[in-house]
Amino acid sequence: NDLVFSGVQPTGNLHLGNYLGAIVNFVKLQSRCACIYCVVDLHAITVWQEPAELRKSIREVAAAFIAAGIDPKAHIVFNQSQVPEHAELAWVFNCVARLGWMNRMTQFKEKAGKDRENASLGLYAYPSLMAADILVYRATHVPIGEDQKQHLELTRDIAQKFNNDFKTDIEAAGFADGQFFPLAEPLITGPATRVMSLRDGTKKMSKSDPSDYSRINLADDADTIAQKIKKAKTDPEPLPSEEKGLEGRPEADNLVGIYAALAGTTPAAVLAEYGGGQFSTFKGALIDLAVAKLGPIGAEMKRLTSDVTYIDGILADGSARARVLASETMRHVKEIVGFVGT
Ligand code: AQP
Repeated sequence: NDLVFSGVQPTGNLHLGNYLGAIVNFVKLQSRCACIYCVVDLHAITVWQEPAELRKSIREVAAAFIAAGIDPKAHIVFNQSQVPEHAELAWVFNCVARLGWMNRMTQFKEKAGKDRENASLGLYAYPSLMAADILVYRATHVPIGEDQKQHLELTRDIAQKFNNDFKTDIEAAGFADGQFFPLAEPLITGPATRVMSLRDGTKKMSKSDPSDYSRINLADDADTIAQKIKKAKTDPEPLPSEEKGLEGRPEADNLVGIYAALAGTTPAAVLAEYGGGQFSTFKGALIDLAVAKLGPIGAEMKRLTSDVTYIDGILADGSARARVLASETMRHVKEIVGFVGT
């Protein structure tokens, strides 16, 4: 049976990249799979978070899930820290994964930057916790943006090594095919799997970019969205009429991609309409489109986050339901690994 798991970090400024690269797909998958969507607060603290801000961001991500159309009754929406089995399984995976595997992770290198000695141990072990998030539910499919592909490959490596290392005990525990953990498949299929910064078309749109003008936040109001698109970096040439004309023009490529994703069409169709014209005309149309699509989500997020009791209730209910599933997996893992207890 297909089971979908994915997570979003509550690190503030949920943006268009998170929406188009991940959340839109979360919403779509609901009609054909059981889905578990997690606010990954344990991941968030791998870099410093002000506690008051973290609380706000956790509720904001939960609100964004619901505002975007995720049904927390039919599926599960919860926050990671409330299901201790994530951290518990991550420890087992820390002992399965190899240092050499972790050393290859490009996200750690990017986030740790030059001052690597000062990065948290948690940031380094992040992919091991991500593997635990997915595998504690024995999930089969993981919708993610392009940037998480390498971590998902590591999740598969960890699952495979666990299955191999403990083959005999997995079979003894009643899993005759020896495949205790599934090799979860990435779903990198969205309308825009890699949305780039509005200030630099070669850098991905990111929550942690110090410039707020680099991204469109889901919570931005119409005026802010308009300002950011007006100020978005472009080049002096008019838009090309065909897609190959976007080569070597990362900013133009990105804006056309965003338009196509929001309109549910292709870059070729966008260029057929706006090609040959000035950026200002295209940007005007993009502003109208972005405001029409994102405005209602932002407004609903605002309404939901003002009702803390409601959001906290959703998270508590989701955590309780997630915990039932996660504790069942951990019961087997403890037996398979050789821990003694009831
Ligand atoms: N620019 C992007 N384009 C497409 N997808 C993206 N995602 C993130 N940025 C883009 C996808 O959103 C999901 C949630 O991401 P996350 O918050 O868990 O982690 P992240 O990838 O580290 O997000 P950010 O915004 O870049 O945060 P910081 O700046 O803190 O690192 C994931 O599926 C991700 O692929």
